[in-house]
Amino acid sequence: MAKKKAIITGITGQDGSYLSEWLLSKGYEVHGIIRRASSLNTARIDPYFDPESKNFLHYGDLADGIDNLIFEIKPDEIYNLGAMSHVKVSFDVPVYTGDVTGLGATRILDAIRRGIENGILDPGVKYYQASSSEMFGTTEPPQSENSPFNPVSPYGCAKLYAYHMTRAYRKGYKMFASNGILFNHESPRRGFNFVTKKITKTACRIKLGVQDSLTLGNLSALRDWGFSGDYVRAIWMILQHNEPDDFVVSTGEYHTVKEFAEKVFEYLDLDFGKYVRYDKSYERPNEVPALLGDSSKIKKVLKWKPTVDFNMLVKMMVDADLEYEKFILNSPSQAIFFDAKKKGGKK
Ligand code: NAP
Ligand code: G4F
Repeated sequence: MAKKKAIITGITGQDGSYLSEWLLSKGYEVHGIIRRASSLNTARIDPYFDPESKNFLHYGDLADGIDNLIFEIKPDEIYNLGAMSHVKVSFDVPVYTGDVTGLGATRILDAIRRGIENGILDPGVKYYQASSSEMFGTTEPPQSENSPFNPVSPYGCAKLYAYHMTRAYRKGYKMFASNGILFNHESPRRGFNFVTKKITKTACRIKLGVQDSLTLGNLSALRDWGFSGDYVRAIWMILQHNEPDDFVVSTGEYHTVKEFAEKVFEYLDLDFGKYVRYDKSYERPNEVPALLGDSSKIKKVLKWKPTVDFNMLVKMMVDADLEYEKFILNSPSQAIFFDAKKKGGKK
């Protein structure tokens, strides 16, 4: 039987790397869209795409559209994970966020529509949209598929537009187009400027004596944090379902940013109060106070459930960061780079 083909946008990101790993383990031919960058941006996927398989990575950008790649590859499944994904940054680049995170989805959906109509693509091609709990914004928790959306950030608004376009194309053109409404999910591969990773990495550096404090913004925000590895399994299951649909993916447990940080410092045997500082510059113009997902539907319909709880997630991230930071300290060539960074001041 021919291998199933998948295209992943955002393959260089946290979820893109876990999803690549998962799909390759299932025997898929995985194609990824990468952006040209002045420094290499493929570190998360290098273990899965060695130089021999470089022909499966293609330059592209959601602002430009990836129509030609879709028509050439003729995928069975398209996972649209690419996005300007940082909520606070979206207030700095609202138009760009709308273009990439919002319109980027429409560019793909419409390429699929044209591809099917012109006989280039199989009508059964499946599309996954990486929708976000940020779309709920100020809606009271818990939030489910039936809760109202009240986004308060340019990112949340762009994601909500993409969510509705996915549903509109599903209804209007009978396309297999599904939304996963994922609540926050983290891992050792999480980008540094998200709060969990910033806390675990900085706390490890404090433990090793190479940094003296951790500066954060709003400590009282509540988030439902899961593990990216569990969530990409849900993403794949959503596209294997016998019909297109929308599903909330979450753990059903929430904690404040402060609780996450306290847990990390406690695990490292450090005094939280001694090292953590507040800086208003990390606050957003609008805050999303509380996200707590009700994922009863995906548990019932697809039999998905998370395997990693809050304590396991904290431990997994701290263990990985401690190992990495020790490696940097003990590796002579990296140490030169590390010293230069230290002299360069704070991050
Ligand atoms: P991430 O680590 O920030 O990865 C984002 C990916 O999008 C990166 O590969 C990035 O490429 C790519 N990208 C950015 N701008 C692009 C553009 N103009 N054209 C093409 N690709 C572009 O995000 P993630 O945590 O893996 O999340 C995956 C998706 O799920 C995103 O759409 C995110 O908004 C959504 N989501 C995430 C969460 C979460 O908690 N993680 C929750 C709900 C929804 P570079 O590597 O070159 O920057
Ligand atoms: O880690 P965060 O930046 O995640 P946020 O804003 O919830 O967004 C993430 O989850 C969304 C799902 O709901 C995704 F769609 C999105 O792509 C992204 O993955 O911030 C979490 C909380 C916020 O309330 C923020 O105000 O932490 C608070 N916070 C406090 N100090 C901070 C900091 N956030 C960051 N990034 N950095 C801080 O220093």
